Amino acid sequence: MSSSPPRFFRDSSPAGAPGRKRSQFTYRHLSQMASYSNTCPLRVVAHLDLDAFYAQCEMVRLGTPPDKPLAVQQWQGLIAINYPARSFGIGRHCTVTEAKKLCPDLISQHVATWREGDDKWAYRPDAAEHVVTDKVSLDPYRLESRRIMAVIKAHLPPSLQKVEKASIDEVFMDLSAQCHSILLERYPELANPPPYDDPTEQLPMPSSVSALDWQADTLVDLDDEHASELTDPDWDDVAILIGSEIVRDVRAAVKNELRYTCSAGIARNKLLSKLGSAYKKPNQQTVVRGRAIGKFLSGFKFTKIRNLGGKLGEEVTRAFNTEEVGDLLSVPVEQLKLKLGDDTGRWVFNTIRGIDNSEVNSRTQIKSMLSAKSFRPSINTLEQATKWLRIFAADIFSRLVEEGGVLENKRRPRTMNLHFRHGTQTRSRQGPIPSGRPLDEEALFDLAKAIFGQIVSLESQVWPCSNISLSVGGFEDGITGNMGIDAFLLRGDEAHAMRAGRPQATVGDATVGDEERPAEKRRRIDGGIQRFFARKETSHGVSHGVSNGLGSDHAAAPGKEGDMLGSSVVSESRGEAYRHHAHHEAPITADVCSRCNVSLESPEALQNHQDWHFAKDLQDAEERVNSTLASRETAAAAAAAAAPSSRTSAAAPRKRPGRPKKTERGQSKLNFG
Ligand code: TTP
Ligand code: CA
Ligand code: CA
Repeated sequence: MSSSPPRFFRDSSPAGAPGRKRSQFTYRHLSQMASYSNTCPLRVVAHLDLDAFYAQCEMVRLGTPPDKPLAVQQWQGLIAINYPARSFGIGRHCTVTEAKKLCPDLISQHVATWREGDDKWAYRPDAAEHVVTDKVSLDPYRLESRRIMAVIKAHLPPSLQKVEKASIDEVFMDLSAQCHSILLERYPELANPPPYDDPTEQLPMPSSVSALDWQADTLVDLDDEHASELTDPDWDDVAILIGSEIVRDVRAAVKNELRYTCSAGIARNKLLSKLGSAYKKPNQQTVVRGRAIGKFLSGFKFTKIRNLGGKLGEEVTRAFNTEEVGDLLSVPVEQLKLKLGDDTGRWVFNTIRGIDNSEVNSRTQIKSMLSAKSFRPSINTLEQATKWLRIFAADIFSRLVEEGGVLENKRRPRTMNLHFRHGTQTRSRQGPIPSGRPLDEEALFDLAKAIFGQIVSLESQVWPCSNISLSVGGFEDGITGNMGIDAFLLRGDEAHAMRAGRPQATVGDATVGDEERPAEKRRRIDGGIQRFFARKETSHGVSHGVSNGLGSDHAAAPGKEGDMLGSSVVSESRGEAYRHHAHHEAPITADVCSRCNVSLESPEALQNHQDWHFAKDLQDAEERVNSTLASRETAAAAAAAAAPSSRTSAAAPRKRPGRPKKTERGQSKLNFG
């Protein structure tokens, strides 16, 4: 038996010496657990997602009893709804007025806002009426997110933890090494050397476990061909059970220490654990065993699988005339490659089989930061725009300081990206952030102005403008010349400019960039994932920049207002939830999203919802690029050499120098100058 990844459906015939049933797994597989090999078939990965996250933050802050319906309001819309409120049929599609009709006792808490003239965010009773002058602050939720992260980490052994913060309310944990160590403790026979010292020898079957105690976990049913057999549990079952115990303890700690509930999925990789955590909510955990993968996935439309929604999902649906995982399973990989390109075809082939070798990456937390505002009414002057650019620059800078270690010169963003919307068109320009000067608020503001100035001078029509968003990305460590994955994600012209050390904002659009892009890079990007982007952008009839890593921490949210802020990753079930609600509750209007069919109650809400798709697409594409890179590396047996990045995790939250004493916990300040 080789150490190659397991096949999708596990071979159920007993292996090993006749008469003595041996495990499916080898000594090598077992030792791979300890080194977090991402092709190890005994790998254990968990995904944790906070239930109704912003709503829980407000409940904890306000001391709201757990059974009271509460929603988080942003202007007239709702962006998070706790489960008691959901039982009244309240969802993100509701306005506050509609929600109050459904549940008169609903506590509707407006998000904190920045307000011009005041230098800190605050919870303001009159925020909802200040959509023109206020800007949403998500700092309180970021702070809670960090506290939760700290508790999770504190409950995992320091030397055996690998935790990735995937968004404001989600983490992945690779529990393999910890499970390995517990396995050896509980089953000392596993510590014996393999027969003949041959690591490809199969392990003995687990001796003392004929029935595993899954406690209250939701256990996904076994695939049909396994369900009919009385198969004894094998080591993958035991390992995942141990993982499930660990997750139960971590969830209990988060609940006991901070009063937050979350849901979790435990499986052999990120793809499946993420689907698992959304499977049963709230406050539950779902285990997807190796032998249950087929059945589990066949219950999903592939468009519900992470990264397979959106444009790529549409493309696959069109190409193969189906949305069903089951139908797509019969399509040979060559055909997928032919229709979708090599990388994407292979990626889709693996994904629908539950194969995902992407790493749980504890190195980086933040890939980009975005600050944005939708204008109602639209703005019409450079002066107005400049005022907002100052606020965005201050907002981003304060987050860079808090989260990014920028003051210690640990990490700094390399690119700035500015999107603006005029009518139905969104345009973007970006430029490198000059490395020659200290990065401060003023520097960000100056560059934002320069980029915006270019837009104004180059475009014939800018006003009225209904949305501006400013983001920084392409984070690098104090070390220069580090061309990691981020560099891969840079558009050709940016990367070019960066490598050439071009000092100032050579802002260009995607068309120019494409032409400048070196042939090799163009092939890699166009042939793969990124083209789905490009297509999306051009479908707006617009020249857009492509992601420089936008969205990982701050993708847009389809709130009713368009502060394109918010946590990033959105569970795959989201589209479903929307459709569901849209079906029986949303008012009938012409404002239907062509992507997911949800109806929204106004053109503004639709626009905001599309903002969210846009940012999520950026994020998804980045994740796909990472996954593709991971599989490519694995395939080339280069995993060991796979770029151990010199990046460090974002710095722990630290106090800003000179901050006045009287601020709320987690309070940061803007200098509106
Ligand atoms: P989600 O994890 O998608 O949703 P949730 O935590 O509110 O609910 P669930 O129990 O289903 O996981 O998003 C996390 C937070 O991100 C959410 O509390 C608010 C914010 N968000 C928005 O602001 N707008 C959105 O459209 C979505 C999906 C999320
Ligand atoms: Ca959540
Ligand atoms: Ca989430």
